Amino acid sequence: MSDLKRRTFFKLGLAGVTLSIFKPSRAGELLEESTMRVQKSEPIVISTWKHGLEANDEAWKVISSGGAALDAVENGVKVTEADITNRSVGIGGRPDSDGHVTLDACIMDHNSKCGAVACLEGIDHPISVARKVMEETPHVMLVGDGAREFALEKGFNKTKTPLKEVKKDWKDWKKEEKDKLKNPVINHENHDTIGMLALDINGNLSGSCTTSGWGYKLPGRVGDSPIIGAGLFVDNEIGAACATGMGEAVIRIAGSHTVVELMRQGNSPQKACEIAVERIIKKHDDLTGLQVGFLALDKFGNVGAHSVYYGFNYAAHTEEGNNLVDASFDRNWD
Ligand code: SD4
Repeated sequence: MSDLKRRTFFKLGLAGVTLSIFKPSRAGELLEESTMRVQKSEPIVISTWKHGLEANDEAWKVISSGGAALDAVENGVKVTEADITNRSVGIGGRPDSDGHVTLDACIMDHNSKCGAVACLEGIDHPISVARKVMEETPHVMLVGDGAREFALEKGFNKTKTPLKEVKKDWKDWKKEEKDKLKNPVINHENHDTIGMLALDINGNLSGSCTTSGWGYKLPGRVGDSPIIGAGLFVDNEIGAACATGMGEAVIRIAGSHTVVELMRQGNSPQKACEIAVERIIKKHDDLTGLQVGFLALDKFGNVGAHSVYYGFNYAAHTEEGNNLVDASFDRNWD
């Protein structure tokens, strides 16, 4: 089938409606076409939450001028990491229960190369450190002091965290002695982690994911975001997926990898996200506060998104513009 024939419609809609550049995928077709040489693709960048709009703009500069999806997803999420008013990504993030801001990030390209950092403290761009791990070491993941030493060696900036205002919030939190770990306020009103997926004009996919994680988490806690297969997964033959929300639940089902494998089996990105959410629901007796959202992009530019609870949205940038789209969901909060 010609590339042109595949580009049958373009649609950007509200909850439950997928954003499509190509007609929905079928497994056989996907596998068959993945072996064909891709000519030119319609580029697309998608990312989690409203902060994705700004991040997409930066990523779009890269892919709209013919650049690589990998550069797009790194540059894009760096915008969010650099926003010190963001309390869930980058150095403006909330600390753990001891007052340390520890950052998690990962990146993956179209050759299945990947890099990650976890529990990284006082370094301004964890996503770029993750990329250095991918490109300049034989490893996939560096954590804690090792990750920090590596970043400093590579010339990354040191930053003092938490920021003054974040420290004040943390002190108030400690005073209140609320056990927020038992009743997590996560992902409902405070938008969090940014996961970004991009398809470039050469038909290559890449993804990135970066977060300060669960606010006031136990020291040493790492969520799904820096874990390849959980917070992010890319398979250039099929598609890419990322996750936001309660990382523990995402890890339990190897969330992003599961979404990509469901697409490999012939499910559309939308259906794949829905099945993964259903699986999370099935595996947890208590869904109180357990928000998880998946975002997926297939090799042909089809998009899907679905979450456990109402409220998840994502930003999608195509040649038609940059739009915030409400994801479909399984249930309301009440
Ligand atoms: C985590 N998934 O650390 C991340 C954070 C997040 O809603 O997305 N929170 O578990």
